Amino acid sequence: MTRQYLGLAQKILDEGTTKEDRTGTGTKSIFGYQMRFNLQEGFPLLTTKKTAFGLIKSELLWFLKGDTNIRYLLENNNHIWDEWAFGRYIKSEEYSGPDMADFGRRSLEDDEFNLLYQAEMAEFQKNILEDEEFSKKYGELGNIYGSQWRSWKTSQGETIDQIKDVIDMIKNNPDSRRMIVSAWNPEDVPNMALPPCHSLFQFYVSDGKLSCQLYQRSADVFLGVPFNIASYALLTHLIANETGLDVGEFIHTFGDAHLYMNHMDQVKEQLAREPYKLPELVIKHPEKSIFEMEKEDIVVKGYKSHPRIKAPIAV
Ligand code: UFP
Repeated sequence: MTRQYLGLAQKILDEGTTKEDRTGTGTKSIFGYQMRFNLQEGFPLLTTKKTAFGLIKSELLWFLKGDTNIRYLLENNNHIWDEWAFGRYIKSEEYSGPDMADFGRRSLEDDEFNLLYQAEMAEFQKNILEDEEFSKKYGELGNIYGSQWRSWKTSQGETIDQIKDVIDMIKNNPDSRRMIVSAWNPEDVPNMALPPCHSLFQFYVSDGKLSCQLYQRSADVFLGVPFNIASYALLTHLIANETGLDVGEFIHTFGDAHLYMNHMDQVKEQLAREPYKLPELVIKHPEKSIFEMEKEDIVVKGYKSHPRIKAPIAV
């Protein structure tokens, strides 16, 4: 698994074209790529750098709850969506602090600004956790994954629970070629904090095994992709458990797969590392429904990895 991931990083280094991007950081990128992970061979959690499974788990459970407010994440000490909610808050009328425009890049380039930013962000997080009204207003990320997965709005004013529907299809009509969940809702895209990167996924059942293929439109290969792989591998395990199937493959298909220019040294450091054996995923209470799973019910066993490598996130 790790070798496939490193192969993608190497290919972008070797063949990627240099492109400007929305965040102003610049990338090397390729378009169209696919990796296949046999989930019977172990759980695909990257071993060439320490990858925080706890964050992956709480984010996925948050999606599955249909939640789109970062409060739950903060309660679980998960800060991966903070910048997106903060970005919306500073654009609101209520925000009266120092100018935070372009905070992602400026906090990296300007130490003085970074101190201001850290203070504003700490205040923001505190308010989300402690102030119910504030969190309702500013913890909300719009109709992102959780909302599209569990309550896609129809033109008739109803909602569709795509996760429930796909589970029903897997159970009752496993040969169907229509077992799809889409997070890409063109009507809602302009109002989302971040338009879905993992945009659409499809399930496939054969020989009692459940496979899942994801189409990811945009992929930060150093920071985002290790998370995305483990998240969808975990989703496949949870849906397989729910439907009484074994796990098959996770197939990861990419649109724009890129390495940010300020991740190059970190990528090269990782490429020089030797992968370890993959860990194993254990669902401690397999009798529980997917919608009742809690983070304590899911553990990875035997995860041995190289140390963490820090890199700035492009917002
Ligand atoms: N990104 C990922 N995986 C994710 C996620 C974001 O790689 O799960 F939410 C990265 C991809 C890209 C940026 O670098 O975040 C999103 O920017 P854009 O919308 O301009 O593609």
